[in-house]
Amino acid sequence: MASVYIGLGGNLDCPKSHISQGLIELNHLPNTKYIICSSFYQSKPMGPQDQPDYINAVAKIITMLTPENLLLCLQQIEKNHQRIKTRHWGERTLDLDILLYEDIQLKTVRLTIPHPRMHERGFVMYPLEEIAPHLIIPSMGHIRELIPHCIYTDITKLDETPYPISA
Ligand code: PH2
Ligand code: MG
Ligand code: MG
Repeated sequence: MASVYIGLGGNLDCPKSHISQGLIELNHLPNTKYIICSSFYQSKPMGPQDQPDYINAVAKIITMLTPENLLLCLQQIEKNHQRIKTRHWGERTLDLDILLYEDIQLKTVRLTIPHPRMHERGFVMYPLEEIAPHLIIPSMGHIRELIPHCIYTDITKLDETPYPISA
């Protein structure tokens, strides 16, 4: 089984419920088990400013899916949430990004792991640190040392946590 960290985000149509539902769908993927999710975090949009604030979280799963097959599954979950492509860095109901897959480094036309811009995004790094405070990110370094260099840091940790999934 591979440990994988997934970034979840959204800013349309009650994003907290899209993220919570997304976690349930992750847990239902073949040969995959949901382990833990961070709190919700609210942040100003990166990109066009005339869109609602985002809600983000990071989840850990374990899976036997390959990175490519996991990507296809995540894209199907996004489709289930009526995600419509609007504009670059534009509004969306649910975005699911593979951040890390074990300690592999991979670059294909469709997929780069680790996610190449994760280290600059406070809305990824703060929730990731919450659930993996000792993480070392391949080619980037220790999470604690990366966080002070984040750019998108206008972010608030919310009191609510995503709906817990029972085994
Ligand atoms: N995702 C985007 C574009 N902008 N801004 C925040 N704060 N959080 C996101 O997840 C986000 C974004 C496209 O994936
Ligand atoms: Mg994204
Ligand atoms: Mg994405």
